[in-house]
Amino acid sequence: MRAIRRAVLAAVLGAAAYAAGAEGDHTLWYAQPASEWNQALPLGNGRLGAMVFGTVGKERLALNEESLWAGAPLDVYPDDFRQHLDKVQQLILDGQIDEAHKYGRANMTQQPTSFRSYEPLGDLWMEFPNIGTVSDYWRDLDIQSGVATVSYVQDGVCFTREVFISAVDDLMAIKLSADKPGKISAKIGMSRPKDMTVTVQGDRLMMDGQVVDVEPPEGYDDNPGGSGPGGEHMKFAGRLLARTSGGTVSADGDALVIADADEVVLLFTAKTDYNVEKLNFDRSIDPGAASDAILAKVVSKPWKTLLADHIADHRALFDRVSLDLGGHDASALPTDRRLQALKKGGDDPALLALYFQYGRYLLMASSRPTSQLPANLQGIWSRKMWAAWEADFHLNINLQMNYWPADLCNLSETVDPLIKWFVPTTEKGRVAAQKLYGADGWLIFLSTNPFGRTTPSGSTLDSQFDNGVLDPLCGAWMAMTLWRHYEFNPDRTFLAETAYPVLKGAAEFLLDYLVEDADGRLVVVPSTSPENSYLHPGTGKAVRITKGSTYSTAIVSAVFDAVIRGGETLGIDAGFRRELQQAMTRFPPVKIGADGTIQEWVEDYREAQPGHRHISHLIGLHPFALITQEDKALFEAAVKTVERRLGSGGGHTGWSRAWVINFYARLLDGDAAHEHAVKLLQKSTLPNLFDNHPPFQIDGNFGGTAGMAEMLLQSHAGTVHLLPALPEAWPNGAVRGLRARGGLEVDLTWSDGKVTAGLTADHAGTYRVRFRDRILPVELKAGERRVLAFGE
Ligand code: FUC
Repeated sequence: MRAIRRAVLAAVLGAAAYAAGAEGDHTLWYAQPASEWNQALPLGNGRLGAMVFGTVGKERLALNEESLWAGAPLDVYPDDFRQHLDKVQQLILDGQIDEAHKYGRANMTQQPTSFRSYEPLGDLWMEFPNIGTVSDYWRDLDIQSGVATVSYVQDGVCFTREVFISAVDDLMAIKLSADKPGKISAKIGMSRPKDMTVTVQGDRLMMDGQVVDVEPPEGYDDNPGGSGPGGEHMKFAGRLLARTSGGTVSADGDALVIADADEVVLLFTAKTDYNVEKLNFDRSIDPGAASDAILAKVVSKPWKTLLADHIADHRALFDRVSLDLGGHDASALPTDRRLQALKKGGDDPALLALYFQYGRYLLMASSRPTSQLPANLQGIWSRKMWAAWEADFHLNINLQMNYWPADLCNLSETVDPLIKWFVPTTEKGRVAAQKLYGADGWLIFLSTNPFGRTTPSGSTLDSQFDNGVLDPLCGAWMAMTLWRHYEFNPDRTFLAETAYPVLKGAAEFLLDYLVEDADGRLVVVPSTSPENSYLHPGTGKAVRITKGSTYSTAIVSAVFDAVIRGGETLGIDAGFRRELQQAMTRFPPVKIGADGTIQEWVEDYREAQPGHRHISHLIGLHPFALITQEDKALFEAAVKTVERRLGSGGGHTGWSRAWVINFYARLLDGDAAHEHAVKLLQKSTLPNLFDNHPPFQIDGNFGGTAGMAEMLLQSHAGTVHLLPALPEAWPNGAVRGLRARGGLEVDLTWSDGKVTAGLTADHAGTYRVRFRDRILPVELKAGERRVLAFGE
């Protein structure tokens, strides 16, 4: 079957294109249709998404559009927040923790606590006359070309469906074909549980809708979304055009009926009236007219050209990186069975390499320069009318993790939509900083959305306080993604116009928010360590509220350091830099507790949950670079910290396990990093290789990809460190196209302790290249490629 599949793929994609890309195992494939959403295969162009089920009789494509959200812009500003904050700060500094929590919870929260959810666009259905037995079934997703294919033989006819979502033409394209003429008959319809009408106009299906509000799920405190302007929410529309060769097209109610065609091409696109520049709907956008305009450009564009343009565009990004981890070729086995074999303890390094590339694929498919919004908790793929955690932008690990692989794995342009949304959101965050804290700069709390919510939120008043009010530093952490983007792509204009102003605003708020404690240290009060509690030594009760958590001090340190370095590079703000430098000398140092681990809190408290999924006291190790091997004591303590979390049941959610891979990579322990990469697939991966929080949450995919890259290349500690955490399980291998800070592209081939490195610099400069304990200064001209060999 594998051979047939390859032959058909070669025919579909063009033999040359397919053969040229034979570098590695790039296909997820299955011998049966998806029986549920977590088995379906994702396609996307950053904006439009589809999950392909591959069902024989009734195909379902579950559709998404990245901006289709219920709700409207809505922020809450509890009265006299600043005065209440003063009181809470004083109570905490006086050690009255219980009182501080009670007082803050009572006075610093306000309904509506939360906001509405990301919603699916709907389903596209294709019903086929299901006559006769089916044989030779397969379906697959070639992540190198971004094409999903379904094929089977029924009643002596071989049917093939190909689907892709093009970023070039901004649409989904489907081809239905058969190896005999006149065999394609299908009824094509669209459905959505609410708020949509479908009509037929000639050879087109038109979906039109406007989101009508719904009640929040059980357990939510209130009815939070409120209504949008005029009581109306997002408008949306979708347009499907059917092009047939032979046969007939007619209408049957709200469906299109195609009979006896030789071949059918369906082109679909959709739009909403969301405008990221306004962080709101924009009633000057007509989603139906916008969709029509997209289709008008391709009415007579041949399938072959649509496909060729899509593949060229897709591969221009995808092919920048290749990874070969050796091992036997298990690709003849369907992907779900490969995963099962791995779960039973089998060895399949190529499946890890496929998982790595799949993370890059998913990032390209959910975050492209043509998108308006960053990848949310589910990328862009969501099936529920009210998604888990609203499929929002979560800023205490999740959205950060989504972008860990972006620069490192040579997909820097995937950061563009994050910037498009984040910068205007920080502008709204200035209002929140002023109104709530009377502070300069900007802030964003934990949960936010396309409407740029910057005030505290949560599904209940309790979580609005504990996860929201206690942590106004989440946005500042997120801003460090812009700094890292600059470090990998040192572009002065981007620094001066985008990254630096955003980071400076974060630093201004943090400077205002710091408080002097009785020992003269500058601490964040109140602060917390996301979402863990400690056992209060006096009362024995589990509490979250404190001063100067290790996490909060790490964020302030990293942001101040970035602003100081950015300001130095730009030669501006010397006075402000001095202020930041002086403040930094008064931060509490990272401490090691009695059990040898990094203290999570400023005092050596015991954690209420020692195996908590968040490991926020190690953000100095990863993603920041505040703890490196240069400081042996902290490095050792960091090892013990991860061990303690894991020994107490940590790493149990997908993203938490993915973070552990990154920690071990930074701790230069390749075998442990590898063990947890395997565990990520064994314990937290669904049949379609989506990360399973549970439920599906995409951060684990992205964190897993970044972790594997960090095992092969690191550049956070002043060197370009080659193979810093290579496990014994990968004795031979090759990676091409990873990126290092400073604008360097790195290719590595290793075998039996030797490594050959190809380095290409974007900019002239001296790079300190490290392999094991050897550090070599390498001077490169802009565009120059140098090949170096290390090892005995
Ligand atoms: C944080 C995490 C949860 C989940 C949610 C989206 O609250 O603690 O595990 O990832 O975000």
